[in-house]
Amino acid sequence: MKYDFKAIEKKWQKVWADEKTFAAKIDHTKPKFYALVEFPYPSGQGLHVGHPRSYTALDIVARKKRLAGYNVLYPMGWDAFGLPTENFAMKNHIHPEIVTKNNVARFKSQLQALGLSFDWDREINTTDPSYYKWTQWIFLQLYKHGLAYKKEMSVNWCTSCKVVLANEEVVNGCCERCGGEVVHKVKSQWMLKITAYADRLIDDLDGLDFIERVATQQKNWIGRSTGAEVNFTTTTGDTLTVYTTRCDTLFGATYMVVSPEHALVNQWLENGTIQNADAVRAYQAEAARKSDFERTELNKEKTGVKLEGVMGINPVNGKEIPIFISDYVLATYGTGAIMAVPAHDTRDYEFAKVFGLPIVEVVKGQGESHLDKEAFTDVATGTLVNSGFLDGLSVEDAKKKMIEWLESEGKGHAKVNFKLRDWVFSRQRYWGEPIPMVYCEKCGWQPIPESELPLKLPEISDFEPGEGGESPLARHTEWVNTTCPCCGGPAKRETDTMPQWAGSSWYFLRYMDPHCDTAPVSKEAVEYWGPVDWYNGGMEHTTLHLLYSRFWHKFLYDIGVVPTKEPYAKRTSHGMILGENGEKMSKSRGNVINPDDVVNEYGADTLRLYEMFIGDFEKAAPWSTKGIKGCKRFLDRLWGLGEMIVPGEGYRPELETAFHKTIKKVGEDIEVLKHNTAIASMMSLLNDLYAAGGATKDELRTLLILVNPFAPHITEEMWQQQGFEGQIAHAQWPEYDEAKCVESTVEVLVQLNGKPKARLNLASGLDKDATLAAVKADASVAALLEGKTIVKEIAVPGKLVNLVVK
Ligand code: ANZ
Ligand code: ZN
Repeated sequence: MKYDFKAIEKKWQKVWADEKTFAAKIDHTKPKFYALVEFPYPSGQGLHVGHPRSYTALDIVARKKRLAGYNVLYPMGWDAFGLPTENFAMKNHIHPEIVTKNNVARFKSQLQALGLSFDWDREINTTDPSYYKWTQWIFLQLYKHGLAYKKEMSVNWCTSCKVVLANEEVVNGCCERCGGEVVHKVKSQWMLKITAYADRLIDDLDGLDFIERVATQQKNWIGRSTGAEVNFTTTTGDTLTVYTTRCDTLFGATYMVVSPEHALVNQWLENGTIQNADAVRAYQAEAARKSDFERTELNKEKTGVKLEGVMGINPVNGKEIPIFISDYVLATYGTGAIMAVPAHDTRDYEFAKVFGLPIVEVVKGQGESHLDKEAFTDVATGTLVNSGFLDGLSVEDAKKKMIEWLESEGKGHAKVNFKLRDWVFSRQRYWGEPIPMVYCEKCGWQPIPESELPLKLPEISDFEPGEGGESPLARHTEWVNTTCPCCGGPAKRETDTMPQWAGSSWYFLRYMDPHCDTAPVSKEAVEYWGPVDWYNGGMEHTTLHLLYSRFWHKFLYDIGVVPTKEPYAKRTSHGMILGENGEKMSKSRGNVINPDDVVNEYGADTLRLYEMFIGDFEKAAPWSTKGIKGCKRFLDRLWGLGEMIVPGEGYRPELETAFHKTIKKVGEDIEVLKHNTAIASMMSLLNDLYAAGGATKDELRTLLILVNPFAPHITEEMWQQQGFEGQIAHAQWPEYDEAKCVESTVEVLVQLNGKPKARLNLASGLDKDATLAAVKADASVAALLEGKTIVKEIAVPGKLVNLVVK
């Protein structure tokens, strides 16, 4: 019988759907396991081959856990608000809701064709009012707890999308989605105070099983820095406070730098202190045009202007030092001002070289100094010099002593800073959750009553943002005009909507209880299913979605909605699938592989197997049509084995070790996402079975269960054909015996005068003498030795015997 994958896959997908084989229900008699993959944005392009890599990998884990007796939740849904849909809607004059519906339908049928064991009864969609009701509810709680606030601020503005971007969405000064130019613009924005959670977002990583690079990237992004604020005075009698991580080097500060936007600069410009005002204003204008990224680029030529008419005074020695403005000092970090220590900071060194400023050594290394060539930045080996009461101390001790001194003199104090900024939560677009706030002239910003949630998006047909960048909702006065919940007077609704990251910040909770209408998730459900046991997703989400959702979850923990501090116990990340040429898949390169085509030609089981076999899961891997064929061949041969049943029960003795070893290996490999090596070991077992003339029923049964998580359709079909009971999805993962995993025999190569002559299977564990004896006793070797004299014997037990003969 032919392996008709098309018919088989259709058949079993229908059975699983009809019988709700993978529906998850609370069951306190079993251990629970919640596997999660990042839900897709249902774009117009449909599924790409990257999606199945993540989804199949955890599908294998989910299926194996079910076979091993776990109660598994493996859900799927749609992260469907956002710009691409809105842009498509605008271009084609179709409402985003309809665009979303169509895209979701296509994605869903594509996913179902892959045989993923999702519980479709729990499907969620972030654009569904019954879902975003709770997104809005969470926003209101954040507001009520002082974590949402409105602020006039300079924001990243994409000139092409006409939308405000979060810092995270600006890549190399360009818009992350469209590549358009990003400029600064002052706007009044809703902000979320993620910075209030900065410490906890770092510290709580310790208890989690996140792969190293994810944890490190989150820590670096949050950027906790321990240092000091030091108050310098100026010749004008003002105080200029700097932030430094190296207060030990205060004696080496030979000039100061303030950001071009610093308030004191503008004050000095206004009151006439600055004598070279034109040059200063020109430099300010130039800096305003640059992105923070450009400004802090390490290798760029340092520029700046000295402020004529004012000097800073170093608090440790009373020395007057010049003050510059330069764009390498950012307004948004620390105090927006620094003390410059060119001898020990690379950027200050470069700046000092350009402007001919003094370089004073205050930390000395073990060898000779090379301050004529570069700054000395090693903090581990340095000793303080030229620094009065710090001389002779290590950097670490000098920092402590300096902070004590600053604090006792009232000239500074220890200070922790973070790179993390509050989250800009406003978007001036239509296709997002309305922000449930109204503005009253009398009462200011007021939250709408929770009973009015969901605050639905009005039906409109013009999605273009206004010329000033205001939301299209602003034109719909019938929706905007409302009454104040506080005084009952006239008020206006907020017309900004939430960013795309809102809905995905809590979706993992909704899956646990998708129809709950009294809370985002019921206590019962979250206490049973939470936290997510294993979450897989892209590295690109590490500092966005993954951080945002940890923040929201921590907040929900603080207000008693969820019982755990963290949403995800474990996080892994997959590498990208590249084109056959090793380049990123893209339309313009013409190297895009469509999963539908692969499913049509080879079947979903082959696609699944291939995407797992393609290489190490964490690494990028190029597509290979040859590799696909190899996986298809494996399934063809597995199918053929169904017609090669040999008599006998259990595992035949010569195959016993192979079975126990493979069961162990496949089980262990799945737990660490080494699906590629698991597949290799099953391929090798199949070869062994072919070599042994076929499989006993029991052998086939075990092999089918091992392959099932990887290739679920073919294994269900063969299971049924063999008359095994029930569905293989309800079978039990086979056990192995550790003692039987070791080979009972080893192959030993026999050489005469260094030339290979024979390969013998000897009992394993023999020592040198026993190995030699066994080799010489073998009839074929004895025949070779006839009439010859052995002059030397070399034996490597378990591997090789070389006999030197005459
Ligand atoms: C003096 C000094 C001497 C510094 C030295 C470093 C080495 P992190 O670790 O990133 O927090 N800095 C402070 N505020 C800045 C701003 N707004 N823009 C640009 N640079 C700023 O780095 C803190 C260090 O970066 C601070 O310590 C300051 O330079 C600089 F041998 O102060 B340091
Ligand atoms: Zn009012």
